[in-house]
This record gives sequence, C-alpha cells and structure tokens, in this order.
Amino acid sequence: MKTDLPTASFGSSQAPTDAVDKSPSASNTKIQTAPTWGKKPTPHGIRMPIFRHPRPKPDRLLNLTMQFLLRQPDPRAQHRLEQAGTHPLLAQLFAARGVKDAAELEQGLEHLLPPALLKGAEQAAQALADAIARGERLLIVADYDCDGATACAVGLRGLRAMGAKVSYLVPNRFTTGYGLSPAVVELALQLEGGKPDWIVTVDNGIASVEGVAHAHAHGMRVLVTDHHLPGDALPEAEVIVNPNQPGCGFPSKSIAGVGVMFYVLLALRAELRRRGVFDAANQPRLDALLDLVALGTVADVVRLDANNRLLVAQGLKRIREGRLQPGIAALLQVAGREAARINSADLGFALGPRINAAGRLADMTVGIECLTTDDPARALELAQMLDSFNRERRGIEDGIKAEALAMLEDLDHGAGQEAGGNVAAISLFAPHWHEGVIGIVAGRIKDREHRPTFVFAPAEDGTLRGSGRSIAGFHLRDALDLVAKREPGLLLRFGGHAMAAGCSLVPDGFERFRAAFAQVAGEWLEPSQLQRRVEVDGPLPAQWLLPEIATLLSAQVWGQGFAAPLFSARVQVKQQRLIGERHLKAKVRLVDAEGVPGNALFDLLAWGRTDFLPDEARIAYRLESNTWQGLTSVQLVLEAVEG
Ligand SMILES: [Mn+2]
Repeated sequence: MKTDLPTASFGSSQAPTDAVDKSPSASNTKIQTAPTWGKKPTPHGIRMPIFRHPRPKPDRLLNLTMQFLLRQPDPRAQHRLEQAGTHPLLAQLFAARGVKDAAELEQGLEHLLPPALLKGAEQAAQALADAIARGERLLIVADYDCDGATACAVGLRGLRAMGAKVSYLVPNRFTTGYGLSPAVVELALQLEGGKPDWIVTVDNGIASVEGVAHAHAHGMRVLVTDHHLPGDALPEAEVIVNPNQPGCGFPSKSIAGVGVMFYVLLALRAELRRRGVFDAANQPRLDALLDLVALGTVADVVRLDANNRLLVAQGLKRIREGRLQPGIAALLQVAGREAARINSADLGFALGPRINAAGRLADMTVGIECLTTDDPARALELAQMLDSFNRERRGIEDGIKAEALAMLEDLDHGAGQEAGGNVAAISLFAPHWHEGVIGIVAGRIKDREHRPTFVFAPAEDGTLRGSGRSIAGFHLRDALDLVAKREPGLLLRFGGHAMAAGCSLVPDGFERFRAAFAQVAGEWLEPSQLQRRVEVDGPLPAQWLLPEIATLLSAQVWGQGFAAPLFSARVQVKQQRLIGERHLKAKVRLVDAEGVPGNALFDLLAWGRTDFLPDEARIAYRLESNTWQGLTSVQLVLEAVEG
C-alpha cells in the first residue's frame, strides 16, 4: 500500500513568470474599443477582446549582454551535504542556494511542517467539523488565479471527501474584482438554494474587512484562509488561517494559498479522527491532492523554501507515477507534456499559464471545473478551452509587447529624451491595452530593460489601472507611497510589495505618474543597479557534461528563490545558423581556464535570439539532454552572453 500523509503526528525534522496581478485598484473594468480590437463572446457570455496584430519580432532580451554574478556555495554546507550522500554537483548547487543541512532536502511527507504550527488551523478544523456534523452549507470563495483555482479544487475535493456540503464562487476580474468584497457577498446571497452558513475564502480574504462585515450582517460566518500579507486591520472573521498574520509562528511564510487550504484539510481530518468519525485506516486520503498543491505553489511564484519544495516534489512524484487528477492529465495532454517526465518548470510554464488565462480573459470557473471533474472526457474539453484562452492571451500579450517595445525605441532614439529617454524607470500606457495582461507585459519589459516598469490600461470607470514589476533593490510599493505623497490626488489606490505592485490613477494622470515615478527611481537607484545581471553557478566540469547529469538536474525542484542551475563557460563558436528565422543554433567548443579549446563540439541553442554570437564569448547556459534519432546527447541552452 502506498503511504498516505502521516495520520497522528508529524516528524519534527525540519519557484515563469505567470503570477496574476492582485492590484488593489477598483474593479469593473471593460475593454475599450479601438481599431485593433475585435470582440467575440466567450463561452461564458463575457465579451472579450481579440487582438489583431502581426506577430512581433523575436524577443530581443537574448540579444542583450549581461553582467555575470557568481553564486558562491558555503563550503561547509557543501561539504555537509556531500557527506550526507548528496551528489557533489547538487551539493554545490544547493549550498549556493542557502541549503545548510541535508534535512532541508528531505522530501518524505513525514518531514512536512506540522499543521499544529499554523495559527488558526485547529480552530478552523473544529469549526468545519462542527459545520459538517450539523449539515451546514459551505461556500468557498476563491481567487481568479492558478493558486486560487487549485486551492478551490483542493478545498472542494477535500471537504467533500470529509462529508461537507460545499460549493464555490470565484470573483471575476472584470465585474467584481479581487477578493471577498461586499459585491461577492451579494452574489453569495443570491445562490441557488439560499445563502451558505459559512464562507471559506481561499487565497484571498485577509484584506476583506468590508466583505467579512457584510457577510456577518447577512448572518453568514467566515473562515479566511490566505497567505497574502495583512494590512493594518484584520477582517473580523470567525477564524483566520494565514502564516503571515500577527502571532503565527509557522516557519514557512512563503506557503501558497493552495498550501494553506491543504493544511486546513490535514487539521480537519485529524479533528474528525479525534471525534471518531473515521480512523487512520478508513480516513479520506489527502495525498491525492498533492498534484494540485504542487501546481498552485509553483504557479503562484512563491519562494520555494524547504516545505514548499517538499510539497512540489511530492506532487511531481505522483504525477510522474501516473497518479494525477483528470484535469491535470488533460492539461498535460493539451500542452504536449508527458506526465512521466514532468518537472517544476512544466508546472510553471505549461500548466500554470493555461489555468491563469481563464482568469485573465474570461472567468476562472472553467479552470476550477477542469480541476474538479472526475470525467476525463469533460476534463479534456475544459483543458482545450483553457488552451484556447491561453493562445488568445499570448496573442494579446504579444501585440501589447510589440507596441510597448516600439514606444521604448522611440524613447531610446532621443525623440523622448526630455519626455523620459534613458530614465531609471519605465511607465507605458495605451488606451486600448487589456487589463488582464498588463502585469505579464510589465514583467517582460522589466526583464528586458532591467528597470522598474509600470504598464497601464484603462478601467471601465475611466480611471487607469497599472501593474508594476521591480528589480532588486527598488521597493515598488514604497516608491508608489512616495509618488502619492509628492503628487496628491494622482493615485486613487495602490498596494503590493517590493517586487510587484498595482495602482489606480485619475483618468488623465498618466504623464504625471510617469514623471514622478521616474524621478523616484532616479533618486533611489545607483547606475550599477541598472546594469543587467544574471547569477551563474560557474563552469560545469567537463566530466559532468552528460545527459545523465542533465536528467539529474531536471528531476530536482527549482523555481522562485531556488533558481534552476545556470552554468558559465567561455566558448569558441562554430557553424552558426538561424532556425525558423527566430532562433540561433551553433556548435561550440568549451575553452578551458588556460584558454585552450577542448576537442568536443557541443550543440548550443538560443531560443528567440537572432543576433549571431562573436567567434568567442562567455556564455551562461542551461544543460539539457536531447534525444534525436535514438541518440541522446547534451545540448547547451543559451540564457545570456557576458558583456
Ligand atoms: Mn496566491
């Protein structure tokens, strides 16, 4: 028998790209009509825009040079890991990412942090057990991103398995906006069959002071499960479970919303055992939900600390073994991924964006239905719908990105010198841009330009809605705070954290914002901080340039805060050519420390790069294995060129 999660107590020992905006600004956003937009009804009756634009040129990020920063492993930690039996290369990579001890690499469920450490989890378990015993009706209020959708699916599946009557409601980005707002409570009141007894928020709720009060005024109780940072006031919910609430000692502050809900289920099951509802032998199995937990955790781009890596590793293990939800299987199928070979990057780059596309363009209900159906045919149908949303999202994003890059080129070419050429921060806006993708575009521009970046689109009420992404050393929310002080009346709302933030501006406020934001960035950022840089793990010794090593690396959990390995090498470049006019392929020889090139020729691939490389260059690359005509070899995937 396969081991399920620990039943009584836990052992004591003890990463796209695609995060969706939680900008706190007003909702009710509609797409403006513009010549480049078409309209077509979605399966949900929501009119959504189709961007008609030629495909943009390949991403030019890879044509730019970077400064390399070497990640330094702590030699003592590296030694300890090696002594504990970790592969020497992994020991180096893990130690360079802050792993101190082999215990942090444990992936067995018995090493999961115990639910008892999570403040409110026991109280939530008692409240839910009481509600189940009394036959009360529960309503999950989810969030419209992948973390929220997976948390909702975990909650529905887990609570139903424990005998609860539970349904769900997911707010809509364009009509109700984010979180448990009074408007969402009103929707809950109109549900078929009457209002629920309990509202259970997942991946939202910690800021829903008004929404919780509104629910109370209508006789509903509220359990908040969330992981976002609380504001000054907490909602007056019956129970709050959030590792970031005051007084919570849970060591993993970066657990995702789906992880928090999973922990509530663990605590509830323990409570039901205590009450004799079932015992360890016949209790519902929760490990079947770990594929969903892994997906939500990676897609939310939370830091992959030891506990999150354990959750992700467990989910990936189950998927690779073919034990996965029909919805996950269907998503893998439409994404052309093989379950047996899936890794954490696939969760972040293949599955996450397809789920998120539903929330960006239409309604997350499609995503939640896909993750909760047990019918493989229905799951495939929904996954195909998500896949088409994702294609559409990509088209919209490519169109906006092409326009944004053209605007940047105008700025670069002096036309905009006094209007902001070569500034320390970028703000971009066009009246026909789509609010659902401004965050992704801001992230891409930030990556390319290495400048704090805000992208704005109009909201239905005429205000401008902006989404920003930052670079290391520039606290975006603090910058907005200063802009708000210097330009009274400009910002209607703002919020966020160091690396990502959102805001709403008065309708004609874009130029004022652009100037004020660039001013703050110019004051706070040193020129050296504006230098594009990439962290590398140093050269890979020649004996490890093997397909087996590529496979070993690919099997590990990498992601946010635990970056996938990037090796540096000086190479002699031979035989360069473009494939499909979009990508560069070359043969290279590695040059050793004495400047002597080796004999072996390696394939080098540069996705999206169209500039040829110099005859000799220092590069940063990922190691991949490639099987072609039955022959498996390594290939070097170019990530950056030093300059
Ligand atoms: Mn989340």
